[in-house]
Amino acid sequence: PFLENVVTHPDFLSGQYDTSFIDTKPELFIFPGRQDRGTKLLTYIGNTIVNGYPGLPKQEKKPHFDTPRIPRTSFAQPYPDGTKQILDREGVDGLIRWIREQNRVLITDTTFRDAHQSLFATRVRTYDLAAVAEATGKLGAGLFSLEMWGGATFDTSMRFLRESPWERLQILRERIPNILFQMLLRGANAVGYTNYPDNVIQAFVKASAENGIDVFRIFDSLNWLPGMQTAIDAVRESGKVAEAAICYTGDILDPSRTKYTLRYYVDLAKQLEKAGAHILAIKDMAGLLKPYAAYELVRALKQEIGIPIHLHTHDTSGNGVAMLLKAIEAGVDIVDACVSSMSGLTSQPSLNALVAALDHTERQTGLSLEAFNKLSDYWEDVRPLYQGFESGMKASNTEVYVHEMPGGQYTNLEQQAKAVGLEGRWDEVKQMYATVNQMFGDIVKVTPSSKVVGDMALFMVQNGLTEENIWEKGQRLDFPDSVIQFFQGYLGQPPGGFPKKLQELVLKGRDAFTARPGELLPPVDFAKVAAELEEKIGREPSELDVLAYIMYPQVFLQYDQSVKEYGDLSVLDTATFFYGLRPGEETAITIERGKTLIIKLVAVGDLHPDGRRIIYFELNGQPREIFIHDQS
Ligand code: 3PY
Ligand code: ZN
Repeated sequence: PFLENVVTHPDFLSGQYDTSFIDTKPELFIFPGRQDRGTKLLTYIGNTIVNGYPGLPKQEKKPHFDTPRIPRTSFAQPYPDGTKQILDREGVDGLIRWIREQNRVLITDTTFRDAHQSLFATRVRTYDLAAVAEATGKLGAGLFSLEMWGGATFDTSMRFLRESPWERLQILRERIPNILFQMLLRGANAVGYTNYPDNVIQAFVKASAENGIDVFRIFDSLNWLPGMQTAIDAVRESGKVAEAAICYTGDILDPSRTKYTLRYYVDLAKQLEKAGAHILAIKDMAGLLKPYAAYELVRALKQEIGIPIHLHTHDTSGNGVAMLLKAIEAGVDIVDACVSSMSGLTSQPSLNALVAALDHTERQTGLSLEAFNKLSDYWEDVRPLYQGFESGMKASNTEVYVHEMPGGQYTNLEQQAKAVGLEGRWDEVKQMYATVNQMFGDIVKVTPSSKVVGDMALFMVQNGLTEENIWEKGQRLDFPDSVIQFFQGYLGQPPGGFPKKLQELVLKGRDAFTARPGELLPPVDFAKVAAELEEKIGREPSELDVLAYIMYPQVFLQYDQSVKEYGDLSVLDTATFFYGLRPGEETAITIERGKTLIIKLVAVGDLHPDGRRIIYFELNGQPREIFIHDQS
């Protein structure tokens, strides 16, 4: 390539060169086309050193991080059999029978998904999950399941972490062969923010099941049953566990809140049982279910339905463990919690605290506190790596009973607010979120309906609009796309329907429909999409690529481009991924089994007049120089 660069250079072609031609033209050394993996990684690291990681403030100096303490488990010690073996051996019916026979309360550990979705905007990388996977499988063998996929992880892993969600699932499955894997599926929205055609939901469920998911928690963001049926059927078809959710909002003990009553939830639960749910989930996505309300709700459900009940909550108010204990007293079968160093605030209640609270009681968990304390030590060390994505929340806060924002949305919306210039106005956004909910007719708020409420709140705060302004000049306002689609019916129908006046203001004559969007959307022609994608990425896509592309076209293409430019970035340790290296620092990167690159940053060169810097590295002891554009 060097020679080619020389002979095609305009100065060379015109004969206007002298002996300084080569050493004054660094561009001759930039070779297009394939680069080796080492160069690609050096380019990523160099770029991070010079320009920082998007979304994190650029640091003068890379912060210091301790090496996380991975709990030691012996390679020779086999994985104890767990719930995965029960499902594989006895099928779904056998598993459900087994759940019924347990006196102890069963526990789902959400550390690998909802905990970090809620604490730091879903940024935990496969690297840090994989490092503790074997220990989790061995120390956590008594868990009911690990919630480790779905929700926002699918999107963020490609969008921000530049890694494949499918590979994450495969890697963890290989390293945790004994505990059921659980994912969060947004009904007809799969892992996206909009309804998809039925055949996309079916293909997505099938692929997820084949790649390792056992339990699918299915919900609809408006508690609209038709939005869940296709997913429930697809999960049953694939021989896996269909856990259908009632999303909890409001307060069943407050007589002034008449929309979401105990009766409402019990009726919905009965419909879900009839629709084919193997397990009922109570999905308390914002942490609004209070302890005594939980007791009433679980007690009523235990009387009225026959399937096991699985309770999910967020500890935002600080009432989390108390609430779980009341639900356990009322007979709930399974509850969600996460390791203590990742618990509390907008995340789940502490698994360790719950284990301790129940020890020596009738419903003790059978889990070892010592084991989970070791796992907690690991996450305590990992957490500072992600500090830049944490919210400013320092303690539990009962204002959640006012704004009702889901735990999984809190840090994400805060990041979104910053991105549109509303830094420092977070309190106003939260207040507006509550106002918008009432304007929308008091809806269930969970992805994606919660995103619509969030978009509308940001829109109003950004444009200085009050509720009165909307009623007065709504005719002349261009509402966000997500709000328009919501009022058209693309996310389904809320209980009680849409508020008519606002619907008219938003739609401005556009059509609204009450049919199931999945029925209206034409089925996707997978072969056609695969051909279109092949054209765009210049290689034959896998079935999993096609599904990711259908769900997130732009995000997938960007991810694919990143792989072309930088290679597989999931091999980098997280400190290097977010902060690069400091001069003199060395890191060992295993790019495949038995193949390690030793990368050392020697120095960062001065700024060239053309806006570039030379970054001086050593790669396996050999000097390497990389040119990086300084964007500052
Ligand atoms: C998600 O859909 O990502 C959620 O966590 C909803 O609670
Ligand atoms: Zn949640």
